[in-house]
This record gives sequence, C-alpha cells and structure tokens, in this order.
Amino acid sequence: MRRLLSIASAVFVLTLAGCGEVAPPEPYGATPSPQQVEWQKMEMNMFAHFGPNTFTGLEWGLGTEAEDIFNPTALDCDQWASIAKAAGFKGIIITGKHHDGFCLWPNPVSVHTVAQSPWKDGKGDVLKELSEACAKEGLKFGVYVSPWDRNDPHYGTPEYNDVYVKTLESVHDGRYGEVFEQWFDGANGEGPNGKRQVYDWPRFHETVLKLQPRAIMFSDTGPGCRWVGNESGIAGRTNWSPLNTKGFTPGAGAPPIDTLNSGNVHGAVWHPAETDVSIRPGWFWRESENDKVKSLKKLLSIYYTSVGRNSLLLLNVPPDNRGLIHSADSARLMEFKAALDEIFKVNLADGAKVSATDCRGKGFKARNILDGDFDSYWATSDGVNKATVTFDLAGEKTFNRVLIQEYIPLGQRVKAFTVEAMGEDGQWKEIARETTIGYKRIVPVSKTTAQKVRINLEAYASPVINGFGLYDDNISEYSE
Ligand code: FUL
Repeated sequence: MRRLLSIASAVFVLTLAGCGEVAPPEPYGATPSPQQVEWQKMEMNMFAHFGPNTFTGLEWGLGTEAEDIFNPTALDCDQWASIAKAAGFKGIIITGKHHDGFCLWPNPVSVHTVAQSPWKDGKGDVLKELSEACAKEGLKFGVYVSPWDRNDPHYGTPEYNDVYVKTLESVHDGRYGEVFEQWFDGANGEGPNGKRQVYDWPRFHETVLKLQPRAIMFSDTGPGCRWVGNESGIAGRTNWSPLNTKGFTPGAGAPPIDTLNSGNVHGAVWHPAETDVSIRPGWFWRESENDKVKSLKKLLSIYYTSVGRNSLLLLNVPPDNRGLIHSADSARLMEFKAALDEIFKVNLADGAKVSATDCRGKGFKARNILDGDFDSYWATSDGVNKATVTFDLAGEKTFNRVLIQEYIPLGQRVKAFTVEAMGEDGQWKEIARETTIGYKRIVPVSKTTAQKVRINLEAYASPVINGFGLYDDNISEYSE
C-alpha cells in the first residue's frame, strides 16, 4: 500500500512537471512602478499651452504683462475635453503657470493670477474648470507648473523655493482631484531682478509625492518620466526606458540630448521617454498660425516616431484667445484619429498559429502573444535569451507595419531583433533589423505579402512578449 502511495505521489509530481507549472521570469534591470505602467498605456495625451501669451503672441511672456490681458471671451473647458476625448487622448496637461508666472488658478501665494484678471470678475479658475471637464469625459488631468518665474519678486532668492513649494501645494492638495502628471521643465532663466534661482529639486519632488503619491513627474531626469530630448516629435529608434540620472539635474545639468533620446541600456532607474511636440509651429495659439497646423501625414509620422518607438506622445493643442480649441486644430485631430482607427482596425496577425523555439511552460505559451491581454505573455526558459517566434498567417497577408510589445512590468529586455517574412517561394526574407522594443514598437517595413512572419529576438534575459500585430497603412506613407 505504502509503495502504491509513493508511486502515486511520484506520478503526481511528474504530471505537475510535465504541465510545466513554472514561475514567471524574474524582473530584469530597472522596472516600472504600477503607475508608470498605467501611464505608459495612456499612449497619447494632450498638452494645452494657455495663458497671457495666448493674448500677446509671445512664446515666453516677460512677466510684466498686466493681469487684465487675460480675458478669454468664451472659455469652455468642456469643449477642450470633448475634443481631446474624441481624438483618442487619455489625459490633458495644462500650463497652470508658464515662465511669465501668471497662474491660471487663484494661487494664494501670488498676485499675478486669474483672481487679478477681469475674466469672470476675478472669480474664475481654469484648473477647476478643466479638471472637472476631464473628470466628466473620463480623462486624466495633469499640470505644468514652470519653476522659472519672470514675475515673482522672490525669484533668485531662497524664499522663492518656499513660494514655489506653496504653489505646488495649492495645485496638488486635492482641490483639483487626482493629478496624473506634474510637468517640470528645466528652464532656469533670469527673474525680474536679473537673478537666477537655485532650485531645490528634492523638495519640489517630495512636495508633489506627498500630496499626489501616484503622480508621474516629468523632467529631464524624471523622477517619473523623461524629456525625449527634442520638440519635434522624435524618440530614438533605439529607446531604452531605463536611464542613469546620478549627477544630473533638470535643465542645464541634464543628461546629453542623445541620452535623453535613447535612454541608457542598463540604466539605473525606469524613466520612460515622453515626446512633447506642438500641433502648431509655436507652443501658444496665435492667429497667424491657424493655417500652419501640422498636416495629417506629419501627425502620423510623429505617432510612429513616438508611440511607435516606446514613448508617450504629448501633443500640444493650444486653445485660442476665446478660450476654445480652434476648428483648424480640432478638424485635424479628428482626421488623425480616423486615420489611426483605419490603420489599426485589422490586425492581420489575428488568428495566426503561433509557435516559438522555446517556451517557459504552461502559462507562457506563444499563443498568449495574440490574446489581447496585456498581462498574458510568452516567455522563454531562464537562460534562453535568443529565440524565434513564428506566426503562420493561414493564407497570404499584405502589410507594411509590424507591431511588437514587451511585457514591461518585467523590465526592458530585448536588445535586438529582426523580422523575416516568407512568401509564396517558401524563402525567409529579412524585412526589418532593429534594436529595442519596450512597451510598444511599430516598425515600418516595405509592403510585404507573406504567409508566415517570424521575429528573431536577442535579449539580456528571457524575452517576454505580450503583443504582436501586422497592419496595412495606406494613409501615412511613413517610412524610416
Ligand atoms: C519648454 C518651454 O520653454 C516652452 O515654452 C514650452 O512650454 C515647452 C513645452 O517647454 O521648456
């Protein structure tokens, strides 16, 4: 009897092993916080530059503008939010305070705010209206509060850091609900007295984190996400989310531009790139640029070089001096959304038979790649860092875009990959050779008709892939 029992338990153990009940791979290198993962999934947010410059036509206000210059005639944040929502943005970040120092909310430590303006008899609050409009549309709300201030008389003295901390507190103390992103630019020009400020960055960060622990902080060095290094909408073709920030500060002490653009392989902290770019030539609205809104093709190309290169896209759509998004911008945004919907409507890899040269075991099968579930992925056994995944498309498919996603909660692991396609002749032909993947990589390839497609991956630790797509883009004409 005892013998029988031990045989039975041995069979049981063997059965378990046979099913391949294995643990998930260990995370590799720097990894994102759960908030950073959620943030990355937003993919596209809207930036709204608005303030005195909207009325003066300047890009950088002087700080000496009279408060009564701020007087939008028809401000309607519901209009901004409904356009943003319809365009596919997941959140809006507004310039609560730009370099001119004017605050779009009644900041208690400033006398250069909406409260001193004629708009709504000084009783208005743009942050309140926008945060409520965002909540109604299910959008997240974020704020840009420029540390550089050309108005505040304390700027350039230690007192200004106190003023700025109180300013941050009045935005983040909950009166505008949850703030998903705090945008810090590194600008550090002269204040009204000709002095520059020595910013107390650790204190600024602590202030935001204390009040909004889930907020992602943007700057050249994070700590939540990093500037991509240019304002033209282009993330690096190689783009690591990890970054080394030790010894660097936002602004003049920032990491080199090419580092911001590509991140650091094996970087110590997870600071994914955010690509901020304006739909117009300037950041602020001006009448003379109503006919200079970026073309649909340009916006699509920006989409590929930002979202398609493991970056978040923050597209600036500046409201005009009425306080409305101009029809030239909203019409273009609707074309942009319609084009993206059309391009990504059909994943030609859906229904493909997926196989891989290695599989970690049950729960990590190659077919997980196509199940549409972010948290279900294919992974190899530990130590197997090179592998190939083949998609048998069940018939011929024609495409010119290849989309691949890594499961970033386990870090960014793939360092190089190629894509090959097999046509009627039964020969594999290389159609792409690239480096990083990250959260999402969309590789433009020349128009390819194939029965099978395979990706050959080389990673620092067993690759973890949770998404793959083949698309036929007949709109953008984008190529690399
Ligand atoms: C920069 C600013 O100097 C520009 O005016 C603009 O706001 C851009 C998004 O950030 O740091």
